[in-house]
Amino acid sequence: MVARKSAPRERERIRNIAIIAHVDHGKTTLVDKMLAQSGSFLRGEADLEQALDSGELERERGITILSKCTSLDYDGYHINVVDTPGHADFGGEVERVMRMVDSALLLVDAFEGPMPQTRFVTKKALAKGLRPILVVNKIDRPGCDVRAVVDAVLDLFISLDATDEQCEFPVVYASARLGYAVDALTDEPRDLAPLFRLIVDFVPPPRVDRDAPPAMQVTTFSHDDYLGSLAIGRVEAGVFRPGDRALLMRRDGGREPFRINKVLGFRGLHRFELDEAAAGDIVAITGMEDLNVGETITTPENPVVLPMIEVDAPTVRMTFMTNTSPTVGRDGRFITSAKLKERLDRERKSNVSLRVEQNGATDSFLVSGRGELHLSVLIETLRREGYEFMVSRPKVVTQEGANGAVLEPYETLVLDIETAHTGTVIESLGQRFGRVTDIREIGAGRSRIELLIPTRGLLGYRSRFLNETHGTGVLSAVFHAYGPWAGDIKDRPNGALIAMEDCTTVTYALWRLQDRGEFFLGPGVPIYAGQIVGLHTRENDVVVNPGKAKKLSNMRASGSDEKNPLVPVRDMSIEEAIELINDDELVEFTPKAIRLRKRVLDHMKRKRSERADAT
Ligand SMILES: Nc1nc2c(ncn2[C@@H]2O[C@H](COP(=O)(O)OP(=O)(O)OP(=O)(O)O)[C@@H](O)[C@H]2O)c(=O)[nH]1
Ligand SMILES: [Mg+2]
Repeated sequence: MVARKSAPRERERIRNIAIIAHVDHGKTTLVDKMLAQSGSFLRGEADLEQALDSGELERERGITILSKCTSLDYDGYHINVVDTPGHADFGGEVERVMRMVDSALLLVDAFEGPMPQTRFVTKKALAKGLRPILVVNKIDRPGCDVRAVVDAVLDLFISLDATDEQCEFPVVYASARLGYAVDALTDEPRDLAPLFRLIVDFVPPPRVDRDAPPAMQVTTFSHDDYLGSLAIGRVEAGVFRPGDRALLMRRDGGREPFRINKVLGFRGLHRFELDEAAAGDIVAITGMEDLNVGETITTPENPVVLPMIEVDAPTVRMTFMTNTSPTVGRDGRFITSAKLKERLDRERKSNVSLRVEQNGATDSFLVSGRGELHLSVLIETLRREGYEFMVSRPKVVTQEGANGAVLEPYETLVLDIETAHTGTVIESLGQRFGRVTDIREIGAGRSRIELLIPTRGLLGYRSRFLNETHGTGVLSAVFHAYGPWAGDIKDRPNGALIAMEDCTTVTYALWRLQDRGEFFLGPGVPIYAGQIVGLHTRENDVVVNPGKAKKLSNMRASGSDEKNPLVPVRDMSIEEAIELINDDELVEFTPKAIRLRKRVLDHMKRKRSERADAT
């Protein structure tokens, strides 16, 4: 934390904005440049790219996962900026911060135009009554039609029933990467001053009452090793000071008194202590350890409860359970179901669009999220913290319609692919009940295809899509609506290659078996009976023995063994693993390994249960 006193922040001189957009349209890059040009970085920090993407997973994946608050000063104004993620799975992060801000910078890539998540975030901003500012970003990219992008955004606003006022949005043209914005395309690009001016002139100061009883909603919270839990939100009314007696209003009506320890402001990548936080400002408050998003911090004299934060319901769920594989406890620190439950409960408090339910009386938990990425980020986070657990194949969350009909979630899917791959891709999506709604050439031998598809049809499709487009395709999907159950979608066409016994894989055995299918692991890997070591070329499961060494007495028959090298295996990602498994299979996650296995490891027991299922 940086010790730094700030100038008093009067309501009229505060501006609160969120930055919203489709994934990769340049939000975090723009925040970087805004911080740099307003002198909000400390020495050396300006060289970081996407500096606000500070999470380990955020940096590795190059995406924003959590919304983050920062601020900068410009021309005597204090501008609080909330950076949000653009990936549809983290849409809850956008929804929850909308209440803190008085406008949003809607970024649209000048080359791609509005994309599915542009629609989602615009809808949320308009519904909140905000008047967004359009930032057409990446105008440095060659071949973009900026005017067409502005028209498309206007069409989008109209289709979302925007008011006339909202449709008259101001526009700036920017290159976040090069750090400039211009009011007109003919203007000389200099810096981001035109954007700062627009924020100061166009965004209204927060409409709040400084003299009312203090209230702040916990919009998000984070943990600091020295300070403990930090409740982050916008002060809706009144003033909070360090040392004040405060009251936390729980969602269930409970009240917990506490004393405010510190009041912190955000600046650049840091937090610093404030003497007070007045209505309108976005701050962090410490002093209360056990927090949940949506709770209100208020005063015991005159307590206020702010309305709940509404976010869309999750669409995909998986079962998380304790690791029952023979390898249990080898890598992980936390392996019991009590530990897993405690951790998932903790996650639920801050991860607003995640649901966790105990699965009956068992040691397993139904975890529902907004998509595979939402859940796989959770899995990766837990692994890195030292947890071991297993998960089942993802399923969609269904709803009941009129007359008891089963409804399932559908998504709008937009694909940018090489035109040559169109046939293959449309065919496989057709088998998954995808219906093409628009298709057009976008130049450079590429096409953009829009489809409506059941979420179920997309589960397990992403890795296949990369194969079908030779890694050149871009796929983005966002929840559309619930609709009728589309019908059966074919399972994985391949059976599993199952390890016969506990052993260590050897080159010779893998080499001998390699025409049976594709293996997931190379030689020298310890495996257990019932573990899935590869995919069979045919439909049925087979038990194989990749640990069987060559008998020393065997003569080499043809001398071809060593000439015919082992097919190299690729490391499987979390997403690939959970997309691959069937209902009777599980993925085992430990801090060091990802293993696929049959639910029933014992071969005899498994045969018997399969026979029982078939009858
Ligand atoms: N050419 C060009 N590239 C840009 C511009 N702004 C951002 N980019 C690039 O676009 C990519 C994505 O940038 P980010 O800032 O991470 O995008 P984001 O919107 O924050 O992405 P998410 O948070 O994951 O939704 C990076 O490779 C940036 O360098 C720009 O103005 N011009
Ligand atoms: Mg980002």
